[in-house]
Amino acid sequence: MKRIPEPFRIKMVEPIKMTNFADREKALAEAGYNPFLLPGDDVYIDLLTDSGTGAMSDYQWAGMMMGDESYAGSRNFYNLKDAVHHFFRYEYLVPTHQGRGAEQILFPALIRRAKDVRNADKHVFISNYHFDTTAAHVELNGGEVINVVDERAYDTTTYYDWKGDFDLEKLETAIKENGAKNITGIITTVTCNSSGGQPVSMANMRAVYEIGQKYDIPVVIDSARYCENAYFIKQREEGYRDKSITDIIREMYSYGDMLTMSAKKDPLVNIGGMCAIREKKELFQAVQTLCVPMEGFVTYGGLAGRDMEALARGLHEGADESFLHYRIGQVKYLGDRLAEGGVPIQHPTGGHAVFVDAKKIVPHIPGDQFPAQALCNALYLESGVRPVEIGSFLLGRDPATGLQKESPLELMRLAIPRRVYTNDHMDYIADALINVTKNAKDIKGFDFEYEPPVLRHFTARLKPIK
Ligand code: PM9
Repeated sequence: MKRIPEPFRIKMVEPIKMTNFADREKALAEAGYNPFLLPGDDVYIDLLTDSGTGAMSDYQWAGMMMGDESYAGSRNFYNLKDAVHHFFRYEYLVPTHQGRGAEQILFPALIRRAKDVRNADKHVFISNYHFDTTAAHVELNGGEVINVVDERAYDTTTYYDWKGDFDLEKLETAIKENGAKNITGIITTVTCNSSGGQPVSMANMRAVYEIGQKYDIPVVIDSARYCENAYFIKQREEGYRDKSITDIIREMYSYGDMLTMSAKKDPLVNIGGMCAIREKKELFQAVQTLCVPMEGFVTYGGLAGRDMEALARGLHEGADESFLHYRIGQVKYLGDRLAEGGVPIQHPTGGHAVFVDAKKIVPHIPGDQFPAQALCNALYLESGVRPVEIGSFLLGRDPATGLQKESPLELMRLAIPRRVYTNDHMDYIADALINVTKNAKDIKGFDFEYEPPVLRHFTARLKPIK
């Protein structure tokens, strides 16, 4: 197990508070046994998400002072446009407040285009795996989602380099079964968050794009963790070891027509996102038209000028190879410590998080009693560490039948914020979780006290099953 030293030194600190068991028991009950509803101050180490939780550099903070807050045509917009063009080679940019801001203006524009140009009867998006907000935006616009990730992703015990890959056969079958004209878009999610922060190989991205071209279907790259994906390609895929991260990113984006991005992840900002389009000018104009009422004027899209400057700089820092080496190394270190302590995790460890296989730890809790949520709560009680559930609780119900959908995996995600916690924090997390798994047979499941109709995991309240 290798600890990779941080490629930065610390010049400002934020105190965090260790609470005791009784405090945590009270806080969790008040939060309806849903860690999303815990106040941050009741958390010691926060692994709820790596989204918007990273530490910006001194160079990014200096950029914040260079904000041009002109309503239209801020100079920071042009700096951002240059950085986007540098990495992705896409011509058209619309900044947005975060990833879902991009989804809410791109998907309706794509659907409208499919209606007008392709005479589509329905609107299907196919992805390796739609993130939950991505699926929600497709469904809110009357579309349907299909996930066709490689089956090997569902077997957490077996090592496979590319557990984010599309199953290409399933992709083509889904296109033929639904009719090519009804496939509004293919969404390549890099890395594939839902399968465990697992990368998509360059070969797979290329093949997916070729299939898109064959059936005249646009390919959207969901780009929250594209730098981590590029790093994995450099490490694992033949022919890329001597290529720079920038060149790998450029090739990845040559296999897409447009991108949506939550910039709160790899580009190291606390808020921000974007939609960028390679060359389809009419689509860009349709997206701009939606941007004005939904996000803000087309050169700021819900961001302050200073936020765009921090993002322009973050795009460069996030793609720095020595940073990525440390970043992926830190997550792997936690994964290795857990595996060595007998905790079942998704193998290999992903880019942004360690995904723990809760089904194997609490097999006595059925899916509809949310085993991974129960494990999250147990870890919080033990240690003040806040993880998140990725399983039945997140998946929700089938809109047609109202029945709980069956989740192939019940995972507890330990998402690691960027440049925030040290390797000593990783040791604390590993020791706590190893302890929890020793008494796992006593962990009980949960039922709803309040269940919201969509994206329920964010605000639901639960009660323990006696
Ligand atoms: N992902 C995550 O924690 C943040 C929201 S849930 C706590 O993993 C992908 C692949 C994502 C993602 C957010 C979004 C939406 C799109 N695609 O959160 O709107 O992982 O910036 O991005 C979260 P925004």
